[in-house]
Amino acid sequence: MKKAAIPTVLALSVAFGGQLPTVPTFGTNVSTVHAEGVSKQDVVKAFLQSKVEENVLKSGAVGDQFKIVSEQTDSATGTYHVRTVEQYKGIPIYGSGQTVALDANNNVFASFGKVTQKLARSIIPTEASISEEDAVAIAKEGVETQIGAVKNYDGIESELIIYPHEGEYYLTYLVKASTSIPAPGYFHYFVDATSGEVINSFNTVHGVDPTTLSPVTARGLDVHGKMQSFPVGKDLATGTSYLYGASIASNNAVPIATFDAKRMDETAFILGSALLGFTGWEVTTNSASNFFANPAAVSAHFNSDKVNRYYQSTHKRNSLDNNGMPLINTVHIGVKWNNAAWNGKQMLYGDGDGIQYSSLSGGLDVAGHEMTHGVIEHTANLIYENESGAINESLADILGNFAQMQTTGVTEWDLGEEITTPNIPGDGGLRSIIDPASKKVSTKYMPSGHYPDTYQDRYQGTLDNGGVHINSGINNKTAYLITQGGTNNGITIKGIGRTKAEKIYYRALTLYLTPTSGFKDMREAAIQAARDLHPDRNGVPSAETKAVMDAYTSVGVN
Ligand code: L5W
Ligand code: ZN
Repeated sequence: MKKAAIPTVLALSVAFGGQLPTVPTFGTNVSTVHAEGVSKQDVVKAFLQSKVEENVLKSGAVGDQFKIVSEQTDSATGTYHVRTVEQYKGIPIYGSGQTVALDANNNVFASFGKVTQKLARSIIPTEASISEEDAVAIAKEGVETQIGAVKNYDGIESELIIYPHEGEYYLTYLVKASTSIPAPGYFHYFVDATSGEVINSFNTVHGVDPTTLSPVTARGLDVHGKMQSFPVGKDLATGTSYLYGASIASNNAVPIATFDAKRMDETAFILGSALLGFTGWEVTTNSASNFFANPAAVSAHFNSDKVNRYYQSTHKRNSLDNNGMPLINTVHIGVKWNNAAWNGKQMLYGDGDGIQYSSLSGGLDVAGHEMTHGVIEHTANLIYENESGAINESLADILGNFAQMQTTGVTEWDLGEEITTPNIPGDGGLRSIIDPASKKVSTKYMPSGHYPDTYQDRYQGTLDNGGVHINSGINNKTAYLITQGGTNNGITIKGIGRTKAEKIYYRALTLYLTPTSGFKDMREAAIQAARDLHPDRNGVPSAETKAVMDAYTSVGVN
C-alpha cells in the first residue's frame, strides 16, 4: 500500500483583541492559550494540537504533529512569531504550514494556516522502497523528456515528504531540479517512494574567489542607453574587473554576481562552481575606468542592487533569505526569450524578441518581481498553483513595483512598462496594478478578453497553473486601493500611502501567510498585519486596518 485517504483539514485563522475575529473558524471554541513558566514553543504546539479535533494520539507526544521551522521576536511590537510545518512520524507534509503569534504574556493573538485532522490516526507508508538516487534519475528523465538533454543541472535537491494529492497521501521524494540550458526551469517532481511512479510534476519557471577581488565602482550603459554606476570587483594584479560586487545597505553587504549565458569573453574564466554552481560565463572588462559594455548585464546588476537596498532599508531584510545570500543574475538566456524568472537559486533574464519585450533585465520592477519570488520562497513559500500561486504572483508584482517606486521616487503602477512592446512607447506594461481589467488577455482564460478584477470573476481553469498570472490582478488591485484609495464597486477606500501599505504586505507575507494561503487568507493576513502595526482603539479598527478591509471587500474577498 502506498497511499492513504486524506482526512479533513480545519482552517486556522483567528485573531484576538480589539474587533471580533474576522474569520471565526472555531466559533465559540476560540480561546487563548496562556501559561506561565512554559516555553513559547510549547505554548504554540499546545495551541495547534488543541485545534486537532481527534486529540487522542495513536503514538507520540502532544504536539508531535507540529514542527517549529522558524521563530522570531518582533521588538517593535513585543510579539513572538513562529512558522510550523506538520509531520507524520517525523516526515514533513508537503504544503502544510501554520503561523502563530504570541503576545508578551504568551497569549496566542493570531494564527493562520490549516491543521490536518486525524493525521495521527492515518496509516501512511513511511518506508521507501526506492532510493533517493533512483528518484532523482526518474525526475531527470522526466525533465529531459520535456526540454531535451541537460548537460549541467544548476542544482538538484531531493527530500522525502508526504505529499497530499487528490485526496490521498503519498510517500514521495520531492526532487527539485534547476536548469538554465537548453531551457531555464525549476522543476518539481513528486516521485512515489514506494513505486517510482511520478505522482505530479510542475515547472515554476514558465516557462574566482570573490575575496581576492577589490571593490571598485564601475560604469556602463544599461539597456536603455543610460550611464549607470554600480559595484564590481577588480583583480588588481591583472586589471580585470568582474560583475561581482556587493550591495551595501545598513552595514550589510550582499554579494551580487552577474553572468552571461551566451557570450564567451576571451578574458573570462569561470567562477568556482563549488561556490556558485553553473551560472553562465563571467562578464568582465579590462578597461582602466571599469567600463562595462554589456547593457543587459549592467541593467541586471544595477537593478538587483536597487531591489536589495529596498528590502534592506524598508523591510530590514538582509537579501532574499534574510541571511545575506548572494544575488546571482544570468542574462542573455535563450534566443529572443520573452521571459525572466527565479529558478530557486538565481534570477534569469531573456533578451526578448524586440516586439513583445526588449531585454527583460531592463525592468526594475521585473527584477523586483523575480527577487520577490525568492523572498516568498524563503518565507510563506506559497505553492505556485491556483489561489496560492495567484497570491505568490501578486506579491511579486506588488513588492516588485514598490521597490521600483522607492528607487525612482516616481509613483507608477504598471508592471514591466520599461521593457514591454518597445516599438509602442508609452503604452504601459504587461499588467496594470491600478486597473488589471484594462489589459487584454486571451479569451482562453476570460470570455471578456480582459483580466479579472474581482474574486467573482476569477479564472477557474487549469491553464497557467490555475491562472496564477491571471487572478493575481485581483489582489494587485487591493494593493493599489489600500495605497492610493478610491471607490471600487461602490465601496470607498481611504488610501494610507505606500510606506504603510508596503509594510502591511511584507508583514503579512513574512509572518502570516502559509504555503496554501488563498485570497481569503491573504485578506486576513493583511488585516492582522495592519492591526499589529496600527492597533484597534476601543475595539474600533484603525484607519489603516479599515482601508485593508474595505479594499478586499471591494474586490469581493470577504
Ligand atoms: C515578465 C517576465 C516574467 C512576466 N513572471 C512574470 O512570473 C514575468 C514578470 C515580467 O510574470
Ligand atoms: Zn512571477
